[in-house]
Amino acid sequence: MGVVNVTPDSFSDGGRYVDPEAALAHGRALVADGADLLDDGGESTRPGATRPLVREELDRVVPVIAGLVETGAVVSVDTMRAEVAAAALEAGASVVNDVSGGLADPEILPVVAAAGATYVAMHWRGHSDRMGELAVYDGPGGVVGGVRRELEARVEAIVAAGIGEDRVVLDPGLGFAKRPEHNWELVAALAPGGELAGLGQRFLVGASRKSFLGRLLAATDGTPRPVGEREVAGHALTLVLAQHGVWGVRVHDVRGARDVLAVWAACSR
Ligand code: PMM
Repeated sequence: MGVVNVTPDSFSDGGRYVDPEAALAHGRALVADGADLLDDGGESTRPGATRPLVREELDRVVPVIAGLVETGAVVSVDTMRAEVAAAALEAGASVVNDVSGGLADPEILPVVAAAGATYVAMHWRGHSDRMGELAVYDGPGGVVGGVRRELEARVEAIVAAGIGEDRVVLDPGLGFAKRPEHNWELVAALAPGGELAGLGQRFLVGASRKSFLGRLLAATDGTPRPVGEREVAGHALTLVLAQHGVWGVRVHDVRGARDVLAVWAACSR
């Protein structure tokens, strides 16, 4: 899944593709690089971000989705809002990527059900302005147990709203109400036989350029590796996730991710 953020403030590529023509050109380039799916989002979920108006989000994403679909791309809309999901599906999107898993706006679930679309439900505990304080996992099994139970509860609600289980893709939500070490535990739990893999659902994982990679690669004085210098670490994680058998990875550098998968496929033959 290649990322086409149409936001002025996403942490890794904010502002670069706000102009619809620039976003379309970027999407086309990602498909040429080998993206199977393009994720178009108009709301930044960077820690501390404030929310756009519904109208602003619609104006950002709908023209870009329509344009990308016209070029033959398979498109997902990255939104937490029912109204935006409905307009995106109308414009030709076939996947709704909801980082709140239906918690921010429960009306999104019947919209997806009625369209027969695929639904990505990410693990989420609250909006970006509160994410830090929500990164506490004191229950049984720590972060993995907590995320597993909370994802199971979402699947129940999603299926109850009429979305077939075979249309659901889960996402552990790396970096969303997670401390750096939580992310590594969640990746490990996606390995075959691991607790998250045991849920039996398809998984999408977004790790590309995130701050826990910056922390891992911090300089000796503790300064995190800047966002533009985390790509190799993200690709290494793509290889691990591929070996774990996840359904998809959400990445900014599709070409690099494809290279990794080509090497992995050649070694697996
Ligand atoms: N991360 C971001 C945005 N959308 N969607 C899913 N399903 N999973 C993620 O991990 C995810 C997401 C934030 O990253 P960005 O600002 O680079 O888009």
